[in-house]
Amino acid sequence: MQHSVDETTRSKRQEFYDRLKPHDLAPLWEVMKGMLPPEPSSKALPHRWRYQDIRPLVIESGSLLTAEEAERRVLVLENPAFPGQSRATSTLYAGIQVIMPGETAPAHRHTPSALRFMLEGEGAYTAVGGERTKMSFGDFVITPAWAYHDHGNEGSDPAVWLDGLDVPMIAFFEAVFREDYNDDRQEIMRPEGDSLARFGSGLLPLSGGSRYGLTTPIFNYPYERTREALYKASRGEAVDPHLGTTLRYANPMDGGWTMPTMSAWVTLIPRDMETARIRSTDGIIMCIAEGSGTITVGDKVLDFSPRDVIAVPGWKWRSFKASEDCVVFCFSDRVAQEKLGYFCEDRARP
Ligand code: 1HN
Repeated sequence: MQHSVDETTRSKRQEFYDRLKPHDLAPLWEVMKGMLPPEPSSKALPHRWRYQDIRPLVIESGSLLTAEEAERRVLVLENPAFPGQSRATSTLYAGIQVIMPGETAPAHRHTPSALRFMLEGEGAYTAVGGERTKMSFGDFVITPAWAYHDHGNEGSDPAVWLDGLDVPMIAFFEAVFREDYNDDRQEIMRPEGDSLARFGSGLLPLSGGSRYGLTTPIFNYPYERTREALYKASRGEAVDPHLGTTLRYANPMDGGWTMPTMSAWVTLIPRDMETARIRSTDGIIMCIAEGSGTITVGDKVLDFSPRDVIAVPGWKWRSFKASEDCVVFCFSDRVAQEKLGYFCEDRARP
């Protein structure tokens, strides 16, 4: 309801507000509407980073300093709405990391969780929980909160991947801690593939939970399996008009999302499909694994090619137009919103 007030009333109220200030008090009624908008309006902007632009620069950074020196040699994907804040969306960090042949990135751990989506190069590995995993194109790799991790590249080409972290979210809670390991590389205690065999074969150990608390014990979801599952699933059922064929990465311990703060999934949109508009409260970062086309986010139309990264702010309508079969890796803060009890999505009539 609109109330109009005369000048005398206004100045009387202002005088009262001024007397509140020294007591560190403020009137809610002056700010309440701004605090509770009728619907979310993300401050983040829809944005696309072209891999074609990033690649030469991230490779060039490889000649400026070593991975060791940098600790992590990464070009941060800054949402243009948040310069200098290391945020790709309001709650998530993203960056493109490069490890040159023979280099290592030293072991450390932190309270933020991390995920990787592998973009190029063979022969790079990451180690988590005393186990190494080789990272190949399209692999979805997880670093649980507070788990030591180090990376290396034993191949002959630069290894490049997309990093996603929940740093802005953990920083909002003012709970970011970090610690270095007492050596550059962590001790390897398990053979490669142990986690995937033990937890990712449709089998589970008879007793015990995840090795990483709320995070999935599988720390590499290989692209080969993901891609095959997507294509097979796309033939078995009608394609969803809003989502194409979408499968989410699951924690085998409980069937839930793979991490407690970041949801991850993959979408296959067949050639020539135009998806119906959908919007959801999570802010999403997408990385094109295969294919090209356009995505409309709010009133922005962004064309994309393989390895491009796209930021989709919360509650903006989005839809795809695929010129070829497109495989899109996505991650968002959805799981955190679900746990807080308010996540929602809205589908426009196809
Ligand atoms: C981090 O630990 C990695 O381990 C990458 O590869 C990017 C960005 C912010 C904070 C920690 C990594 C990061 C990061």
